[in-house]
Amino acid sequence: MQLSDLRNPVLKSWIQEWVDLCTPDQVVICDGSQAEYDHCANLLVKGGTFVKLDSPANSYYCRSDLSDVARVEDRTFICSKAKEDAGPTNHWHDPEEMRGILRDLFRGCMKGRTMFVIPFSMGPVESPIAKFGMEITDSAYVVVNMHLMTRVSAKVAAKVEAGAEFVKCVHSVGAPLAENQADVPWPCAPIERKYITHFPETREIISFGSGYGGNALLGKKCFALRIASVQARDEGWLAEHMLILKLTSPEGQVKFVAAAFPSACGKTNLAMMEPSLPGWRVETVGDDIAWMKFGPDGRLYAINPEAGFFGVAPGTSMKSNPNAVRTLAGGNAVFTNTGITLDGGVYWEEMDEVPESCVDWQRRPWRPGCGRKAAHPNARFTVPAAQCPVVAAEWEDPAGVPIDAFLFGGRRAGVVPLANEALDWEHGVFLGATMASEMTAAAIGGAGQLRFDPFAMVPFCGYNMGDYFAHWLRLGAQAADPAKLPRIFYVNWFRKNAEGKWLWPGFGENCRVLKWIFDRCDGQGKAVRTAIGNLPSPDALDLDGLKLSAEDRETLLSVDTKGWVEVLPQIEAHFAKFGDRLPKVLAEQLDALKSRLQS
Ligand code: SAT
Ligand code: MN
Repeated sequence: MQLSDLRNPVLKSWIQEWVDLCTPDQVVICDGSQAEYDHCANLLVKGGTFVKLDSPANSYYCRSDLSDVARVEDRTFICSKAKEDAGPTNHWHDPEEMRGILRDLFRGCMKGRTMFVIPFSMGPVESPIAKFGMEITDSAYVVVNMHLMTRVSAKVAAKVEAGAEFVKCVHSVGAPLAENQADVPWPCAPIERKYITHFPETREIISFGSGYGGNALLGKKCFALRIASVQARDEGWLAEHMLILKLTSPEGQVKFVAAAFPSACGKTNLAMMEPSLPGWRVETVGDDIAWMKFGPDGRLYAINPEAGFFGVAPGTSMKSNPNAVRTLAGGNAVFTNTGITLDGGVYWEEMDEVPESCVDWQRRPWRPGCGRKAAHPNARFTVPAAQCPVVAAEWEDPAGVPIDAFLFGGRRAGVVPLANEALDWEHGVFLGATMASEMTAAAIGGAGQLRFDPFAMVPFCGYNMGDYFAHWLRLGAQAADPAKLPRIFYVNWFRKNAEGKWLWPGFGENCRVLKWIFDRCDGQGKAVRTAIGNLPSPDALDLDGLKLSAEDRETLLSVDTKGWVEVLPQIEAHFAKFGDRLPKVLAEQLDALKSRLQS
């Protein structure tokens, strides 16, 4: 389809404006076809961006520029009219001023390039929970990855043509080509010219200068979380940084669990887990984002708005995530910033088979024991979710799946026990609001530092986080039947002992905790009420066959009162950041926790 074929004046004039500003050599309206995917992948191979792999089948290898390897939170802006509406956790910029900056950056920025216009749906096209977007981009890498991660389709273009609402997404790598100038494999702009901007009031995203993941695949964090969280606030639903899994007991009973952990804390692993307990089954609905609305029956229904996985490659192995390995073995994947082997395969740290040598993500020869990593710690794979051998039958159900439990968590070496159930919805929101984790490689910044990351949404909430807490509280308070609200739990797989060794084996053994949660949702499963919440009673957790010393078990399942008391001032300081936007209920929850710890 050509630009001239479009009939919808709103759509047409929006695209034309960007064509006039960016002056691309040509404009292509995408249709989501396999031919289009192959064409773009071939362009990338010809241009030296992609290398076709020998294995897995139909897969490509790719290296980014050394400076363009992760989301850039410092260059990510929420451009609401009022600064207070972006809140203390976001970088705010005045929208009109930002539009001026962007106009200058985008002027002529697509010279020598093709502008692609990608019609996509977040969620199954027919789902009442799904939403549409249009992404303008000058990157064929983005087209290929959007094909994998979203539903790119002429059907969406037709619906938008017919007047369906859509989120306007504009992206450029910010590297125009002069006449006869040769392109580089990974065009991008230097860090100070990168801008990932969001205009929540007009539901627009404009991204300049980066080709990487969440900076460039605008359906993901920019739309499905930052803009969607604003839509969710205004429309009474939830857009969350959560995996969705289906948990089936040996008796065939099913529960759906949605879990929020910060980036690179094992969401993909949990979503595809192979349970160690006989008869239990985990199947995947989503691994990163959940959109949830109340159904007519009063239950909360979730869809995975994405169509693929953009997973962290290093650490993915038969031990950590056999189903991800099997998903990738199915082919049709893109690997970015892993190592590449001499026989046309990929390699990353902790992979099951270590090659004798490979070429690392920086094009340097690599050998085991050479002292360097073959893959960047944030190297990623992109692969269709449908290929996952444990994808749940319901994963594309337009109605979504009814959520029984929410899990919150993060990486905490101390203090936080293995599992804890919120006393009620308000306490659960308090647990979400006080989530903290040690920083990871997914974002540029320091690794290892502890930071508060409420609901794992700090980098992704498109408005004032104090108002976001209030939104969660409001949804609970307004629920037609509070008994039908998901129960809320807090888990910590990452507890260490004094010698710095993990206390909990994690991975497939996490199903022991899921089993307890399953039982709790059924009104069974024993718990002890403590100052911080309901903890599994000593005999409630199925630890059969697990080698766990009595001392370690005690550490995992008890309340470290002294540790919690020490954390209180940090929670206080964290809450103080939100000023008068902090809901009173949360301040009261903190006071109540204090007094419970002292009694
Ligand atoms: O780059 S993404 O934002 O898509 C991945 C992540 O940081 O979680
Ligand atoms: Mn994520």
